[in-house]
Amino acid sequence: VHTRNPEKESQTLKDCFHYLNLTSRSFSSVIQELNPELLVPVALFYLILRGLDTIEDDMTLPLETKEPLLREFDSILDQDGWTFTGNGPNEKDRELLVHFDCVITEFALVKPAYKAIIKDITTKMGNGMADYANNAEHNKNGVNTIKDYELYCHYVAGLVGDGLTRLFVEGGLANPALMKRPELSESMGQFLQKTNIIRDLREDFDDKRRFYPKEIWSKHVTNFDELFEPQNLSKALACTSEMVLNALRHADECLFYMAGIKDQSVFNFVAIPQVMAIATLELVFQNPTVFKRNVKITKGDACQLMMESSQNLRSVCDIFKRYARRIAKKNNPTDPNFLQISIACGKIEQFI
Ligand code: PS7
Ligand code: MN
Ligand code: MN
Ligand code: MN
Ligand code: MN
Ligand code: MN
Repeated sequence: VHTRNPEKESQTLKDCFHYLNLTSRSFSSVIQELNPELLVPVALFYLILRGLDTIEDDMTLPLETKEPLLREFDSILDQDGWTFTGNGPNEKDRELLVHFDCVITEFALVKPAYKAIIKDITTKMGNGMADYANNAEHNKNGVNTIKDYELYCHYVAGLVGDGLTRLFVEGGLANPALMKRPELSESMGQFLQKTNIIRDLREDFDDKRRFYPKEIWSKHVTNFDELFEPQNLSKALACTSEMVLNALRHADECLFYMAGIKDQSVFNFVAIPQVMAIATLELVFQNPTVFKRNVKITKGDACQLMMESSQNLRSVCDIFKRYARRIAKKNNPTDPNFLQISIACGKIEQFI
Protein backbone atom coordinates (compact mmCIF):
# COMPACT_ATOMS: atom_id res chain seq x y z
CA VAL A 1 0.00 0.00 0.00
CA HIS A 2 2.21 2.81 -1.24
CA THR A 3 1.16 6.19 0.17
CA ARG A 4 2.74 8.04 -2.76
CA ASN A 5 0.55 10.22 -4.94
CA PRO A 6 1.95 9.82 -8.49
CA GLU A 7 -0.60 12.16 -10.16
CA LYS A 8 0.65 15.07 -8.09
CA GLU A 9 4.34 14.22 -8.52
CA SER A 10 6.63 16.41 -10.60
CA GLN A 11 9.00 14.74 -13.08
CA THR A 12 11.98 15.43 -10.79
CA LEU A 13 10.22 13.73 -7.87
CA LYS A 14 9.41 10.71 -10.07
CA ASP A 15 13.12 10.63 -10.99
CA CYS A 16 14.02 10.68 -7.28
CA PHE A 17 11.85 7.61 -6.65
CA HIS A 18 13.45 5.93 -9.66
CA TYR A 19 16.90 6.37 -8.02
CA LEU A 20 15.48 5.27 -4.66
CA ASN A 21 14.35 1.99 -6.21
CA LEU A 22 17.68 1.67 -7.99
CA THR A 23 19.93 2.26 -4.97
CA SER A 24 18.06 0.72 -2.08
CA ARG A 25 17.37 -2.92 -1.59
CA SER A 26 15.72 -2.84 1.80
CA PHE A 27 14.73 0.78 2.39
CA SER A 28 12.84 1.70 -0.79
CA SER A 29 9.56 -0.09 -0.03
CA VAL A 30 9.38 0.87 3.67
CA ILE A 31 10.13 4.51 2.78
CA GLN A 32 7.34 4.54 0.19
CA GLU A 33 4.87 3.26 2.75
CA LEU A 34 5.71 6.00 5.26
CA ASN A 35 3.11 8.45 6.53
CA PRO A 36 2.65 11.05 3.69
CA GLU A 37 3.90 13.85 5.95
CA LEU A 38 7.40 12.37 5.99
CA LEU A 39 7.53 10.22 2.86
CA VAL A 40 9.26 12.73 0.57
CA PRO A 41 11.60 14.25 3.21
CA VAL A 42 12.79 10.78 4.29
CA ALA A 43 13.17 9.59 0.66
CA LEU A 44 15.34 12.66 -0.08
CA PHE A 45 17.26 12.19 3.18
CA TYR A 46 18.01 8.64 2.06
CA LEU A 47 19.13 9.73 -1.44
CA ILE A 48 21.37 12.50 -0.07
CA LEU A 49 23.10 10.12 2.35
CA ARG A 50 23.27 7.40 -0.32
CA GLY A 51 25.03 9.95 -2.59
CA LEU A 52 27.46 10.84 0.18
CA ASP A 53 28.14 7.15 0.92
CA THR A 54 28.73 6.44 -2.78
CA ILE A 55 31.58 8.97 -2.68
CA GLU A 56 32.87 7.47 0.58
CA ASP A 57 32.80 3.94 -0.84
CA ASP A 58 34.46 4.81 -4.17
CA MET A 59 37.97 3.44 -3.65
CA THR A 60 39.07 4.65 -7.12
CA LEU A 61 38.67 8.33 -6.14
CA PRO A 62 42.00 9.82 -5.05
CA LEU A 63 41.89 11.14 -1.47
CA GLU A 64 42.62 14.70 -2.73
CA THR A 65 39.29 14.57 -4.62
CA LYS A 66 37.32 12.51 -2.13
CA GLU A 67 38.05 14.41 1.06
CA PRO A 68 36.86 17.87 -0.11
CA LEU A 69 33.78 16.32 -1.79
CA LEU A 70 32.78 14.67 1.50
CA ARG A 71 33.44 17.82 3.54
CA GLU A 72 31.53 20.09 1.16
CA PHE A 73 28.66 17.78 0.29
CA ASP A 74 26.24 19.84 2.42
CA SER A 75 26.88 22.92 0.23
CA ILE A 76 26.28 20.84 -2.93
CA LEU A 77 22.69 20.54 -1.67
CA ASP A 78 22.27 24.27 -2.44
CA GLN A 79 23.95 24.14 -5.86
CA ASP A 80 21.15 24.02 -8.41
CA GLY A 81 22.00 21.62 -11.23
CA TRP A 82 25.05 19.98 -9.61
CA THR A 83 25.88 16.54 -10.96
CA PHE A 84 28.86 14.24 -10.51
CA THR A 85 31.14 14.01 -13.52
CA GLY A 86 34.11 11.96 -12.30
CA ASN A 87 34.42 8.23 -12.87
CA GLY A 88 33.69 5.55 -10.34
CA PRO A 89 33.21 1.81 -10.29
CA ASN A 90 29.82 1.27 -8.72
CA GLU A 91 27.51 1.45 -11.77
CA LYS A 92 24.18 1.35 -9.96
CA ASP A 93 24.87 3.89 -7.26
CA ARG A 94 26.96 6.08 -9.58
CA GLU A 95 23.79 6.78 -11.62
CA LEU A 96 22.28 8.61 -8.62
CA LEU A 97 25.24 11.02 -8.41
CA VAL A 98 25.26 11.55 -12.18
CA HIS A 99 21.60 12.63 -11.94
CA PHE A 100 21.86 14.28 -8.53
CA ASP A 101 20.26 17.51 -9.83
CA CYS A 102 16.78 15.97 -9.39
CA VAL A 103 17.51 15.45 -5.67
CA ILE A 104 18.71 19.07 -5.31
CA THR A 105 15.60 20.41 -7.07
CA GLU A 106 13.24 18.46 -4.80
CA PHE A 107 15.26 19.18 -1.65
CA ALA A 108 14.72 22.92 -2.23
CA LEU A 109 10.93 22.34 -1.95
CA VAL A 110 11.06 20.55 1.42
CA LYS A 111 9.65 22.26 4.55
CA PRO A 112 12.39 24.44 6.08
CA ALA A 113 12.33 22.63 9.45
CA TYR A 114 12.92 19.25 7.76
CA LYS A 115 15.55 20.74 5.42
CA ALA A 116 17.53 22.10 8.36
CA ILE A 117 17.64 18.67 10.05
CA ILE A 118 18.71 16.88 6.86
CA LYS A 119 21.38 19.46 6.09
CA ASP A 120 22.77 19.37 9.63
CA ILE A 121 23.18 15.58 9.51
CA THR A 122 24.77 15.78 6.03
CA THR A 123 27.36 18.30 7.29
CA LYS A 124 28.28 16.16 10.28
CA MET A 125 28.33 12.85 8.39
CA GLY A 126 30.42 14.20 5.49
CA ASN A 127 33.07 15.56 7.84
CA GLY A 128 33.08 12.36 9.90
CA MET A 129 33.48 10.20 6.79
CA ALA A 130 36.34 12.46 5.64
CA ASP A 131 38.11 11.94 8.98
CA TYR A 132 38.04 8.18 8.40
CA ALA A 133 38.66 8.15 4.63
CA ASN A 134 41.68 6.07 3.62
CA ASN A 135 41.49 3.86 6.69
CA ALA A 136 43.72 1.13 5.23
CA GLU A 137 46.10 -0.75 7.51
CA HIS A 138 49.07 1.28 8.86
CA ASN A 139 47.21 4.52 8.23
CA LYS A 140 46.65 7.34 10.68
CA ASN A 141 42.90 7.15 10.00
CA GLY A 142 42.79 3.46 10.95
CA VAL A 143 40.17 2.23 13.39
CA ASN A 144 42.32 1.32 16.38
CA THR A 145 40.29 1.52 19.57
CA ILE A 146 36.68 0.48 20.20
CA LYS A 147 36.12 4.20 20.77
CA ASP A 148 37.36 4.94 17.19
CA TYR A 149 35.05 2.20 15.88
CA GLU A 150 32.03 3.58 17.70
CA LEU A 151 32.79 7.14 16.58
CA TYR A 152 32.88 5.95 12.95
CA CYS A 153 29.56 4.14 13.47
CA HIS A 154 28.21 7.34 15.03
CA TYR A 155 29.13 9.37 11.94
CA VAL A 156 27.64 6.97 9.39
CA ALA A 157 24.64 5.62 11.30
CA GLY A 158 24.13 7.10 14.78
CA LEU A 159 23.67 10.48 13.10
CA VAL A 160 21.05 8.97 10.75
CA GLY A 161 19.18 7.78 13.84
CA ASP A 162 19.39 11.28 15.34
CA GLY A 163 18.18 12.93 12.12
CA LEU A 164 15.31 10.49 11.61
CA THR A 165 14.18 10.88 15.23
CA ARG A 166 14.16 14.67 14.88
CA LEU A 167 12.10 14.31 11.66
CA PHE A 168 9.62 11.93 13.33
CA VAL A 169 9.16 14.26 16.31
CA GLU A 170 8.97 17.40 14.12
CA GLY A 171 6.33 15.63 11.99
CA GLY A 172 4.34 14.63 15.08
CA LEU A 173 4.87 10.89 14.51
CA ALA A 174 7.03 9.94 17.48
CA ASN A 175 6.99 10.59 21.21
CA PRO A 176 8.96 13.84 21.83
CA ALA A 177 10.41 12.12 24.92
CA LEU A 178 12.75 10.30 22.49
CA MET A 179 14.64 13.59 22.10
CA LYS A 180 15.63 13.32 25.78
CA ARG A 181 17.13 9.85 25.22
CA PRO A 182 19.68 10.40 22.41
CA GLU A 183 21.48 7.16 23.36
CA LEU A 184 18.45 5.21 22.08
CA SER A 185 18.53 6.56 18.51
CA GLU A 186 22.33 6.21 18.60
CA SER A 187 21.92 2.51 19.42
CA MET A 188 19.44 2.08 16.55
CA GLY A 189 22.13 3.30 14.14
CA GLN A 190 25.06 1.54 15.86
CA PHE A 191 23.23 -1.81 15.76
CA LEU A 192 22.67 -1.57 11.98
CA GLN A 193 26.14 -0.27 11.17
CA LYS A 194 28.03 -2.74 13.36
CA THR A 195 26.10 -5.60 11.77
CA ASN A 196 26.95 -4.23 8.31
CA ILE A 197 30.67 -4.02 9.23
CA ILE A 198 30.79 -7.57 10.64
CA ARG A 199 29.04 -8.94 7.55
CA ASP A 200 31.10 -6.92 5.01
CA LEU A 201 34.46 -7.99 6.48
CA ARG A 202 35.70 -9.76 3.35
CA GLU A 203 34.31 -7.24 0.85
CA ASP A 204 35.89 -4.34 2.77
CA PHE A 205 39.21 -6.20 3.09
CA ASP A 206 39.29 -6.76 -0.69
CA ASP A 207 38.73 -2.98 -1.08
CA LYS A 208 41.65 -2.38 1.33
CA ARG A 209 39.31 -1.08 4.03
CA ARG A 210 39.19 -2.25 7.64
CA PHE A 211 36.52 -1.27 10.16
CA TYR A 212 37.11 -3.97 12.80
CA PRO A 213 38.92 -2.16 15.64
CA LYS A 214 42.50 -3.28 16.30
CA GLU A 215 41.64 -3.35 20.02
CA ILE A 216 39.40 -6.36 19.24
CA TRP A 217 41.12 -8.24 16.38
CA SER A 218 44.60 -7.98 17.92
CA LYS A 219 43.41 -10.16 20.82
CA HIS A 220 42.93 -12.99 18.34
CA VAL A 221 45.58 -12.54 15.60
CA THR A 222 48.83 -10.55 15.21
CA ASN A 223 48.11 -9.19 11.73
CA PHE A 224 44.64 -8.42 10.40
CA ASP A 225 45.08 -10.49 7.21
CA GLU A 226 45.62 -13.62 9.32
CA LEU A 227 41.84 -13.65 9.91
CA PHE A 228 41.46 -14.87 6.34
CA GLU A 229 43.92 -17.78 6.56
CA PRO A 230 42.18 -21.17 6.92
CA GLN A 231 44.63 -22.39 9.59
CA ASN A 232 43.47 -19.51 11.85
CA LEU A 233 39.77 -20.29 11.53
CA SER A 234 39.03 -20.80 15.23
CA LYS A 235 40.82 -17.54 16.14
CA ALA A 236 38.98 -15.72 13.36
CA LEU A 237 35.62 -17.07 14.55
CA ALA A 238 36.47 -15.93 18.10
CA CYS A 239 37.19 -12.46 16.71
CA THR A 240 33.84 -12.34 14.94
CA SER A 241 32.15 -13.57 18.14
CA GLU A 242 33.62 -10.65 20.04
CA MET A 243 32.36 -8.25 17.35
CA VAL A 244 28.88 -9.83 17.53
CA LEU A 245 28.92 -9.55 21.33
CA ASN A 246 29.82 -5.85 21.03
CA ALA A 247 26.88 -5.30 18.63
CA LEU A 248 24.38 -7.32 20.69
CA ARG A 249 24.80 -4.88 23.58
CA HIS A 250 22.66 -2.38 21.62
CA ALA A 251 19.66 -4.71 21.33
CA ASP A 252 17.84 -3.65 24.51
CA GLU A 253 18.16 0.07 23.68
CA CYS A 254 16.80 -0.63 20.18
CA LEU A 255 13.73 -2.30 21.70
CA PHE A 256 13.31 0.69 24.07
CA TYR A 257 13.50 3.08 21.12
CA MET A 258 10.87 1.17 19.15
CA ALA A 259 8.55 1.32 22.18
CA GLY A 260 8.50 5.11 21.68
CA ILE A 261 7.14 4.93 18.12
CA LYS A 262 3.37 5.17 17.86
CA ASP A 263 2.70 5.70 14.13
CA GLN A 264 2.37 2.30 12.42
CA SER A 265 4.15 3.34 9.20
CA VAL A 266 7.09 4.77 11.17
CA PHE A 267 7.16 1.65 13.36
CA ASN A 268 7.46 -0.61 10.31
CA PHE A 269 10.11 1.67 8.83
CA VAL A 270 12.32 1.54 11.94
CA ALA A 271 11.62 -2.09 12.93
CA ILE A 272 12.24 -3.88 9.63
CA PRO A 273 15.96 -2.97 9.34
CA GLN A 274 16.46 -3.93 13.00
CA VAL A 275 15.02 -7.43 12.65
CA MET A 276 17.07 -7.93 9.45
CA ALA A 277 20.12 -6.92 11.51
CA ILE A 278 19.57 -9.40 14.32
CA ALA A 279 18.92 -12.16 11.76
CA THR A 280 22.17 -11.18 10.02
CA LEU A 281 24.09 -11.28 13.32
CA GLU A 282 22.83 -14.81 13.88
CA LEU A 283 23.87 -15.74 10.33
CA VAL A 284 27.44 -14.41 10.64
CA PHE A 285 27.93 -15.83 14.16
CA GLN A 286 30.25 -18.89 14.05
CA ASN A 287 30.03 -18.84 10.25
CA PRO A 288 33.35 -19.50 8.41
CA THR A 289 31.91 -18.14 5.14
CA VAL A 290 32.26 -14.51 6.35
CA PHE A 291 36.03 -14.80 5.78
CA LYS A 292 35.48 -15.88 2.18
CA ARG A 293 32.61 -13.72 0.98
CA ASN A 294 29.69 -11.57 2.00
CA VAL A 295 26.81 -13.63 3.48
CA LYS A 296 23.19 -12.55 3.22
CA ILE A 297 19.93 -13.73 4.75
CA THR A 298 17.73 -15.40 2.13
CA LYS A 299 14.97 -13.52 0.30
CA GLY A 300 12.46 -15.89 1.92
CA ASP A 301 13.70 -15.14 5.44
CA ALA A 302 13.78 -11.40 4.72
CA CYS A 303 10.20 -11.53 3.40
CA GLN A 304 8.92 -13.43 6.42
CA LEU A 305 10.71 -11.09 8.84
CA MET A 306 9.20 -8.09 7.06
CA MET A 307 5.66 -9.40 7.52
CA GLU A 308 6.21 -10.59 11.06
CA SER A 309 7.80 -7.35 12.31
CA SER A 310 5.21 -5.07 10.67
CA GLN A 311 2.88 -5.79 13.57
CA ASN A 312 3.83 -4.38 16.94
CA LEU A 313 6.53 -4.25 19.58
CA ARG A 314 5.51 -7.69 20.86
CA SER A 315 6.32 -9.40 17.55
CA VAL A 316 9.63 -7.53 17.20
CA CYS A 317 10.60 -8.60 20.75
CA ASP A 318 9.70 -12.18 19.86
CA ILE A 319 11.95 -12.05 16.79
CA PHE A 320 14.85 -10.63 18.84
CA LYS A 321 14.38 -13.37 21.43
CA ARG A 322 14.23 -16.11 18.79
CA TYR A 323 17.54 -15.02 17.21
CA ALA A 324 19.17 -14.49 20.61
CA ARG A 325 18.27 -18.07 21.46
CA ARG A 326 19.76 -19.31 18.16
CA ILE A 327 22.98 -17.39 18.83
CA ALA A 328 23.18 -18.87 22.32
CA LYS A 329 22.70 -22.34 20.85
CA LYS A 330 25.62 -21.87 18.42
CA ASN A 331 27.83 -20.35 21.13
CA ASN A 332 31.06 -22.33 21.43
CA PRO A 333 32.29 -23.25 24.97
CA THR A 334 35.92 -22.84 23.85
CA ASP A 335 35.25 -19.26 22.72
CA PRO A 336 36.99 -16.74 25.05
CA ASN A 337 33.73 -14.75 25.16
CA PHE A 338 31.47 -17.77 25.68
CA LEU A 339 30.20 -16.64 29.07
CA GLN A 340 29.64 -13.02 28.09
CA ILE A 341 27.79 -14.00 24.91
CA SER A 342 25.64 -16.35 26.90
CA ILE A 343 24.80 -13.55 29.36
CA ALA A 344 24.06 -11.05 26.55
CA CYS A 345 21.67 -13.51 24.86
CA GLY A 346 20.03 -14.30 28.18
CA LYS A 347 19.37 -10.60 28.76
CA ILE A 348 17.60 -10.28 25.40
CA GLU A 349 15.55 -13.40 26.08
CA GLN A 350 14.44 -12.01 29.44
CA PHE A 351 13.50 -8.65 27.95
CA ILE A 352 9.67 -8.52 28.15
C1 PS7 B 1 17.74 8.25 5.70
C2 PS7 B 1 16.38 6.10 5.75
C3 PS7 B 1 15.64 4.30 12.41
C4 PS7 B 1 16.32 5.68 14.45
C5 PS7 B 1 22.47 5.68 2.82
C6 PS7 B 1 18.71 3.75 8.91
C7 PS7 B 1 26.91 3.89 5.14
C8 PS7 B 1 23.78 0.58 7.83
O1 PS7 B 1 29.00 0.84 5.49
O2 PS7 B 1 26.11 1.14 1.91
O3 PS7 B 1 28.89 1.69 3.15
O4 PS7 B 1 28.72 -0.77 3.60
O5 PS7 B 1 25.45 -1.00 3.10
C9 PS7 B 1 18.79 5.99 5.51
C10 PS7 B 1 18.02 4.59 13.07
C11 PS7 B 1 23.30 6.15 5.09
C12 PS7 B 1 21.11 3.73 9.54
C13 PS7 B 1 24.94 3.93 6.61
C14 PS7 B 1 20.15 6.49 5.25
C15 PS7 B 1 18.54 3.82 11.97
C16 PS7 B 1 24.64 6.47 4.58
C17 PS7 B 1 21.54 3.09 8.28
C18 PS7 B 1 21.01 5.31 4.92
C19 PS7 B 1 19.52 4.64 11.18
C20 PS7 B 1 25.66 6.10 5.58
C21 PS7 B 1 23.70 0.88 4.94
C22 PS7 B 1 23.03 2.86 8.33
O6 PS7 B 1 24.46 1.30 3.80
O7 PS7 B 1 26.84 0.69 4.28
C23 PS7 B 1 17.70 6.76 5.66
C24 PS7 B 1 16.72 4.84 13.29
C25 PS7 B 1 22.32 5.74 4.30
C26 PS7 B 1 19.83 4.02 9.85
C27 PS7 B 1 25.79 4.60 5.82
C28 PS7 B 1 24.62 2.51 6.49
C29 PS7 B 1 23.48 2.03 5.87
C30 PS7 B 1 23.62 1.96 7.27
P1 PS7 B 1 28.44 0.62 4.10
P2 PS7 B 1 25.72 0.48 3.18
MN1 MN C 1 28.03 1.82 1.33
MN1 MN D 1 30.27 3.54 3.29
MN1 MN E 1 21.36 7.73 -16.88
MN1 MN F 1 29.67 -2.11 4.76
MN1 MN G 1 27.42 -2.34 2.03
